[in-house]
Amino acid sequence: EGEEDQKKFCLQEVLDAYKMCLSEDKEVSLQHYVTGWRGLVKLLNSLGSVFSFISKDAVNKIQILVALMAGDSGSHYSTVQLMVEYELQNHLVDLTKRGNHPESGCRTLLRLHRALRWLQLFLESLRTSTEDSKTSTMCSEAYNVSLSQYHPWVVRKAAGMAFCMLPGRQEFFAALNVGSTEQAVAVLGEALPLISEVYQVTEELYAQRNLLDLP
Ligand code: 1PX
Repeated sequence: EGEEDQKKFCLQEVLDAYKMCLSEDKEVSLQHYVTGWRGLVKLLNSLGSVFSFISKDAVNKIQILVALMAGDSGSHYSTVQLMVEYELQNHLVDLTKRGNHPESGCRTLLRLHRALRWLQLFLESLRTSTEDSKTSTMCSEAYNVSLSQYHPWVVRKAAGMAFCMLPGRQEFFAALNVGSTEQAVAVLGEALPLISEVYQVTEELYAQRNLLDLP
């Protein structure tokens, strides 16, 4: 692990990544998208090893995207828009069933994109929560109306058990590492519209190209 990965998680750096993620003409920077996820994985890891089956999958997907960005065709992977055009034009995506391209950028990003919807719901719920709200409840409610529909029973079951191990609200806010609960709520309020917009732009692009059900 590099020095960067050792540093303590801070919500501010995730916010910064999502700030830089969208260009003026709504291009989604893959580099910053990945940076945002790296930060979130760091947070998840700091919450305990029971979450490692989740962070391992996220890291795996991050690594697939990083390899594409660093590869020979890296110039086509600077933005999500370019990636979609490039992979579709060159038939690099399995569109209806798994085939020769199980690790396309398009299908890999779609998994993270679906998880981003969960994140959006969970963070909104945290932001508006009160002292007696339970993080595990907020987390599973967000999951049940979003990401869970794409997961088989066994993954839903494991996720449900992991959620029960989440720290309480107070401790969770402390783990965000941006000061008091009030300050954390403020940073969440700043981060959420950015995350929502990145989600929305990606969702529309994928919908237009009929990519929302990639195997
Ligand atoms: C500021 C507070 C934020 C908390 C940070 C949490 C970061 C969470 C990172 C979660 C990334 C999850 C990516 C999951 C992608 C996925 O759906 N993968 C499945 C499908 O992929 P495939 O290649 O097979 O088509 C894959 O099967 C997933 C397996 C692992 C289990 C995923 C459970 C997801 C639960 C998501 C909620 C995370 C809860 C963290 C609690 C804070």
